[in-house]
Amino acid sequence: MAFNLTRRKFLQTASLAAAAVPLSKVVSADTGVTKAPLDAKGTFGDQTVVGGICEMCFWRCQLVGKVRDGRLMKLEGNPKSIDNGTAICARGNAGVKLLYDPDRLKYPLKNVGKRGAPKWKRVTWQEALDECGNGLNQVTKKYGAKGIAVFPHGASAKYPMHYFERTVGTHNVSEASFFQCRGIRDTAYVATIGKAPGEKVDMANTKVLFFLGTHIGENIHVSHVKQYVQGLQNGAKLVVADPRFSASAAKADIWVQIKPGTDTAYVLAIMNYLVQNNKYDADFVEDHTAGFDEFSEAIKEWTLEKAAATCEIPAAQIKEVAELLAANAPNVAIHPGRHVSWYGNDFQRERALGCLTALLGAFYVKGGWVPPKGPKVSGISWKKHDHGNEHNLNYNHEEDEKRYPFNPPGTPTELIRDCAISGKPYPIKGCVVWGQNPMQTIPGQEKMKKVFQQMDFVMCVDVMPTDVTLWADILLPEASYLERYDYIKTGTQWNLADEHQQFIAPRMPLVAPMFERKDQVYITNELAKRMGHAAEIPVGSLEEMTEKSLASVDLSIAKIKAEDGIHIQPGKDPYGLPEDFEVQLYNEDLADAGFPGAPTYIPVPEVPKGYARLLYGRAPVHTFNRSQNNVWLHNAMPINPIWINDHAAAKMGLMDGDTVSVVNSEGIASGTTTTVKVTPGIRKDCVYMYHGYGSASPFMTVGKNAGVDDQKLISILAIDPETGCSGMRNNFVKLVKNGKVLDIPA
Ligand SMILES: Nc1nc2c(c(=O)[nH]1)N[C@H]1C(S)=C(S)[C@@H](COP(=O)(O)OP(=O)(O)OC[C@H]3O[C@@H](n4cnc5c(=O)[nH]c(N)nc54)[C@H](O)[C@@H]3O)O[C@H]1N2
Ligand SMILES: Nc1nc2c(c(=O)[nH]1)N[C@H]1C(S)=C(S)[C@@H](COP(=O)(O)OP(=O)(O)OC[C@H]3O[C@@H](n4cnc5c(=O)[nH]c(N)nc54)[C@H](O)[C@@H]3O)O[C@H]1N2
Ligand code: SF4
Ligand SMILES: [Mo]
Repeated sequence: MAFNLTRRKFLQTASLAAAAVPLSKVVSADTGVTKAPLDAKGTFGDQTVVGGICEMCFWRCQLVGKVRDGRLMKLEGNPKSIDNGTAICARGNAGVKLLYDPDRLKYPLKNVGKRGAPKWKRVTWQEALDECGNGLNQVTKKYGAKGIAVFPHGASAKYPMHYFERTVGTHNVSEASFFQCRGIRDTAYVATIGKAPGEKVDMANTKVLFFLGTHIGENIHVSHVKQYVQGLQNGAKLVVADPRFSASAAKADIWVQIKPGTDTAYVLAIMNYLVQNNKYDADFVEDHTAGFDEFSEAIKEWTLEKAAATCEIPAAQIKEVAELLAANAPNVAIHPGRHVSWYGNDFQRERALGCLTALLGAFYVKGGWVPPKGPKVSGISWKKHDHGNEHNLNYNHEEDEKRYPFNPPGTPTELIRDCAISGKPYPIKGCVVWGQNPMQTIPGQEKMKKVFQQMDFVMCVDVMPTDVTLWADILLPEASYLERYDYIKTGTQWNLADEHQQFIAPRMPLVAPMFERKDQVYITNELAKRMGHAAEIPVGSLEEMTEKSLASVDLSIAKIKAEDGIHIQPGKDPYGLPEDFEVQLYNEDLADAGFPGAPTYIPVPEVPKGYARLLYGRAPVHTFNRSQNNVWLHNAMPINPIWINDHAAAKMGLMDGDTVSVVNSEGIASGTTTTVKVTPGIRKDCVYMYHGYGSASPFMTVGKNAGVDDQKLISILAIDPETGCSGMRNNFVKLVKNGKVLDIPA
């Protein structure tokens, strides 16, 4: 457990296998169907199939499959990979169990019961597609294309998403990976440095790692973890702000146990200290920033003492962090974070991180923020269809665009949901869910149910019977990432500095799809034929799409196969500041739109008496809810214990391991139970749980009711005013033991 592991021990273990889980463990946890003796030679496949690209999460590590008689026995990192290498994480390993999960969707299904409580009837593809085409056509006929809402996520949702956006012509598309994840970060950095930052910090070569919340070790993306571990092994100092003793906090040189929601104040005080004491990079500011005077004036109230009082941390600690950064600048890695939809004040925090990087001159330098130069492969997609005024294509949300002028691509989820529920300014009556689980991804579950209930037609494409699938009229089974061509992963070598190399790795099937599962090109094209768009279909199959994309860089599937699944070519030096690079310390467009021009701290609601703030994050061996039915991963972490401060627990009479349920300040109860984890590693004003647990779907026989669903308890939304993204951490809960509701002492 991270909590007990010393830094030295961690580094030793980590360097053995980065994030890989020993196979013996994985297999001994198996209660499923793979029953091969481990020691038998050749057990894991007489054949090594190249071209796997993992999608147990969205980092997309490169894989090979060990295959015997057409059956996938085991997944490994592709030894040719210059990204994840031979390492894959526990989830990547367990992909085999998704592939052969007996609960997986096998056939097209029609709901002959109620939405939310379906009775499934198996139908043919022909019938299912006709119903989808019909259902969607009725909606566009009555309400126009904008009457369709699309909730996509993942590689397989790109082609259909572009079909609905460009060709059908609805802008009501909301990706969870933007509006509930990193959209704020990307738009805040666009307003600061003109581009989205990714997580492109050169951690392997840095002197200081600076994290807000980012909990690497629980948040696991293999090459990212490798960079982080390399940085620590090279002696980088680690500074982690987190109200909780996270896996990263456990490795930190400085753990800032910050009051939730106050990070912007902390960063403002660091920046003010650098400015007031002339410890910032004056040349960088002179040559590459705009608005320094307005900026420094705006932040000057943020003394160490003021921030210390706001964030409930020692002033001396903020100073220590500022000094450490200044002493090591510009080789410091200010991590932009990834899941940043926290409190509804997040755009400001992300702007502050960009500005701090600028004051330290840490853009495009070794150990700083460095966008590696990867190869460009052209995608194939749908053409924009000219609808004239037929569908009010461009963009009937003009008023809404004004409301959230800095929103990421797509339409903020709440605009779609409010519009659907109220029918104003227009009805939304058709819904396409593709690789997203909005029941457990978007806060406000009751609201989501209302959205689905008022639809004329709902279709869902998925691989598992997760909670959202209960709301579909037609449910279509997709081939998984191990059974299909699609996404082409590109990038550079994980540690940037050693060599300059780039890679191109298309996803290729490791085994053939079973039952009646189909892929996104088949399904989308069949819909297009039924919706009057046959002439606009850009490509006939996924394989053809892959082939055509590869042709844009003079490659082909045959060539890639001959190169063991990954094409590697010389890269470009990633360092070196472009001359025209400019950082908007003070952004006039923001100010003109009525928002703060300089990063500003906006306080969040205080915790009501008797409650604690509900915080959540990543379970190292699960990906959101999508892995909850995976037997290997379930056995590794079957529930999500709720972390509570040891002093608070003592006053409440709670013991480690007690069984509790949870209720929020609006009276919404978790419904399921979990255990308590009593620990000094969390502040008294908050509790913490891993996200994604507590599936309600009766068809998820492994994940059903396992642990508590954090999303069910997140009923209060804090909409980020610049972007319309969903802040989720202003929800307050109490614990319930033996039917008794327990106040949480202050
Ligand atoms: N409370 C709370 N909410 C959160 C978060 C949180 O931490 N807490 N995290 C946020 C973040 S960072 C993100 S990125 C989002 C993620 O949000 P989602 O992407 O909605 O998360 P998943 O639970 O992975 O749901 C994805 C769905 O895709 C299905 N699926 C898996 N593989 C395939 C495939 O190959 N094809 C198809 N068609 N479907 C597939 C899964 O079975 C599942 O139903 O959630 C956000 N919401
Ligand atoms: N194993 C695994 N790894 C994953 C994923 C997964 O599902 N499983 N999902 C991937 C995805 S899509 C994403 S977006 C990333 C998300 O991973 P991150 O971007 O690292 O997510 P955060 O929300 O920053 O991290 C949660 C941490 O924030 C802390 N926290 C809560 N409130 C505050 C606060 O006010 N201030 C500060 N400083 N900290 C706070 C929590 O205690 C917790 O430790 O993980 C990725 N990696
Ligand atoms: S980090 Fe793990 S789950 Fe994500 S792509 Fe890599 S191996 Fe797969
Ligand atoms: Mo995310």
